[in-house]
Amino acid sequence: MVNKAISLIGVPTDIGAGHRGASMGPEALRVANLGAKLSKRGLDVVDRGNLQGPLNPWQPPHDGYRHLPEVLAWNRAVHEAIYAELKDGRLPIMLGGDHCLAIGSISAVARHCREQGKQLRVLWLDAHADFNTADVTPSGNIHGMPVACLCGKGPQELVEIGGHVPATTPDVFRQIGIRSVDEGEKRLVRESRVSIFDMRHVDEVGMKRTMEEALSDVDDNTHLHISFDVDFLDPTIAPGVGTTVRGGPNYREAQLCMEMIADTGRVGSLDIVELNPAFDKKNQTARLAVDLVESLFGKSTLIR
Ligand code: HAR
Ligand code: MN
Ligand code: MN
Ligand code: MN
Repeated sequence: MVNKAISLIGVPTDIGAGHRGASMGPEALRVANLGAKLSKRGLDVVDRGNLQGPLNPWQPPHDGYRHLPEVLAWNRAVHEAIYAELKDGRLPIMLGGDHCLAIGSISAVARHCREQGKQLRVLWLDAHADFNTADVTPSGNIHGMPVACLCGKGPQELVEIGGHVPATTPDVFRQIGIRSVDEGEKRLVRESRVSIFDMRHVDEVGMKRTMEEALSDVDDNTHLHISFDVDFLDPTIAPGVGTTVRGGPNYREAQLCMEMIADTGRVGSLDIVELNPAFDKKNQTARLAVDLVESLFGKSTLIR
């Protein structure tokens, strides 16, 4: 059974992104009633408010990274907050914010799992592999780098954020929905052998078999962390992100993905990232994200 004690933690920043506006993501999720909808599902939800961090200085890259000191400051705050919630026996939901914040959240989850002797699995729902490094990044934007950082490839301060180096290894990741990977990044994901269920795979075998494969080694001792980048979704249903890539999961495919994760009963933590209200229409992407998160916590369309 999923932990019923939920903590919502707002992380209002766009420090790692190439567009401004993901900093408004936490409030858009609150306006879309995330807390109340989860409470209605019988969960005990507490909103911790927002973490604090530096403003976006909007600078060009320096040595291959944009805003590294600011990214570090935000991620330190995220790491401490998420680690404290897990230690307290609660299930943290990070309301992002751009995807660089997964460095802080997943390093904290990994630290917790090491201490508890749990098997960690990260389901990375995204259009992007987020495995760039300073040498290969086309942009310097650190939201394109969190998976590499978590696997020990990145600037020392970020790689060491949770003490243990590397925070995780490539084998804990299952990436789903991937359809935009840069050239140099492609070489890195192949070398590191991250398990990628790209959109070609979803097209060929369907979402059902994709999720069966991605979840195949989840057992009673598994902590599932879901890193839900909203650009995972097809832009026709989710325009409210800065980096849309066409050809993503449609509404039913996304629901089935969430429902099958819910069925494991092993969800232990969640990031909701890259929601950008500056690109959205009438908060529809935030409302869709909330609808899908309800499914992740057991709201099912199943009748039989
Ligand atoms: N791969 C590109 C880069 O590194 C774009 C990354 C966009 N990332 C996100 N998160 N939106 O997945 O610059
Ligand atoms: Mn991402
Ligand atoms: Mn993405
Ligand atoms: Mn549902």
